[in-house]
Amino acid sequence: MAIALNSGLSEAATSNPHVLAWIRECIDLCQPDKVVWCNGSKEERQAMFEQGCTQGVFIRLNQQKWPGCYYHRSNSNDVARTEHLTFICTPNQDLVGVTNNWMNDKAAYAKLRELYRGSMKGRTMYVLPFIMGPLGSPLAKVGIELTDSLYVAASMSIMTRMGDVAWKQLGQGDEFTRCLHSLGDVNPDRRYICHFPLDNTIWSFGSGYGGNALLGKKCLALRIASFLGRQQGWMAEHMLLMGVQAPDGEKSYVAAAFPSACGKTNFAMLIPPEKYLKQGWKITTIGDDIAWMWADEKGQLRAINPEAGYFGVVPGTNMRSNPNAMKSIAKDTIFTNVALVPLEDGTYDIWWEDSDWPAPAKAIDWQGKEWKPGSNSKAAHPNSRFTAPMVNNPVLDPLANDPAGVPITAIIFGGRRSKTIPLVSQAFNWIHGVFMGAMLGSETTAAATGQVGVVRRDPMAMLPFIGYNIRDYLVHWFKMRKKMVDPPRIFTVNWFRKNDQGQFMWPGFGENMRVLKWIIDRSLGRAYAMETPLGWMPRPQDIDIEGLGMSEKDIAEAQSINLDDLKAEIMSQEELFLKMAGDMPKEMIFQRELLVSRM
Ligand code: OXD
Ligand code: MN
Repeated sequence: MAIALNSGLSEAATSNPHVLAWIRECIDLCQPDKVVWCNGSKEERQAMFEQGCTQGVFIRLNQQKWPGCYYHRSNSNDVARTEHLTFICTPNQDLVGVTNNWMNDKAAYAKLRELYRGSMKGRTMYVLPFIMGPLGSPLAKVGIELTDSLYVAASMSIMTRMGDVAWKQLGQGDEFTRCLHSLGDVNPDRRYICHFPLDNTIWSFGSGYGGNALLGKKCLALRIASFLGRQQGWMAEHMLLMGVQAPDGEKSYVAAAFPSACGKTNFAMLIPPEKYLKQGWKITTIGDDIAWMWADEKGQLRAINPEAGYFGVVPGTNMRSNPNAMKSIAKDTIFTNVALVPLEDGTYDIWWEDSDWPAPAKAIDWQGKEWKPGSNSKAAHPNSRFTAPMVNNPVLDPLANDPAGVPITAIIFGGRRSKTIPLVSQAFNWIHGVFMGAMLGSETTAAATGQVGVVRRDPMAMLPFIGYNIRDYLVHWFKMRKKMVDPPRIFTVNWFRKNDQGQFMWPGFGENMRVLKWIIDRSLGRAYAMETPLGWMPRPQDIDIEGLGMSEKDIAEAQSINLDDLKAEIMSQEELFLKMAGDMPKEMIFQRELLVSRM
């Protein structure tokens, strides 16, 4: 951590003229008291925590129980992504389409410049050079974030590959994402998350929440990257990446898209049921949130995880739901907006709803207020988060850092749907699979501000993350088919279907392995399926139920298609068709017609 007091550039860690000119401009605009050039080392992060503890940004947790762990509380008006304040800024609206908020780029720059002016007075500007993607990967991208938040600086050093590696990859070039972030006065009326894809630039103002402020994640690795991917012929997707190793050593890799807070991290770290473990099955994690995918010279789809850490939802994480996540967060982790539990020795423990521990007699809730069991509120915010380095994950895949990525065998789309959508179905082909993904719907959760529990269409789980026109995004998916010789098979799953009594029809968690096995076997041409209006589906006897406590009849119910419900579903899909009107790609219209005629 090099500190520069005067010009801000005297301690610069690079001589790259493009970087220096841009930082000069940002310093002149934001007027920080101090500029700190960060190198991403462990010692530096430790120093940030120490400093944060004296400034009240962090609270050190009891180090016996939580070694290397710190607590942060964000502003109570700033605890989730704010999609209505997120903009794609371009000269004309057609570039961003009907699913994004648009601002004219010049107007956006002008508006935000006034907000940034002097916003870092009395504060420190941290210069964070980072790489998204394994070093040396053909897709790895350099970003530089300038921020006045110590929390963001420490979190980015967990979530990305930060430091000299970025300066080295960048050299004297101009190919980096310019990320400017200021907390401002954390006022929702002055909060803007603006993306300028044509300038490879992100300006985020007025929020310290991860998805709005850790600019390498949703802003760069999804919105800007999806735009670059379309230009350059690859894909940036809201997908986890996992390895599935069979007892004979055969290894397959799967990419899966789920809307926010649908159990993506749990699925990416799944522990197979006892029987499978005994047989030698193993699941490994490449990533839990984002995948960048390209077709290699042989026409094989390959993927990397651009991130180096996990920013996961805490409530509901426990040794039953996700032991590997519990191990990942056992050390060197930042906890945001969970409950703090004061201990007798003056140190702090933490607690959250649906954890492994009984509720404490007394705690301080996510808003800093006193909390007791029976209090009429949550102790931890439902979207409270952990920020943990991926190296902590006991089942991290050995290829997680491989620049060549991993070959993808299957792509899974899943949503949280209490009705209508069966447990698993397979698309007839790539084009049908794209239609399936585009029609993905899910009941909303706490990861984004807004009403919870209503079905919203979330194409490829990318609705809030497509950095350009959804029409062109869908066409890009169709076009990717031409680059592949044997494309991954595409599936839809629904772990969340409920029966008439309101009970889940499928146990989920580790038992999802049974569905995953059918998916892999289907993809490799060795499992049976029957044709249905929705796609290929396993017969009940094709899903392994040994030791599950469910009958074939239960599976048949979880798989059942009710034609009336399906009709209602198709009517509700109409919403996206109408919204896109003349912009809907013809492949989508044909697929819809085919679905109707199959019924
Ligand atoms: C996330 C999200 O934080 O999707 O990953 O909201
Ligand atoms: Mn996500």
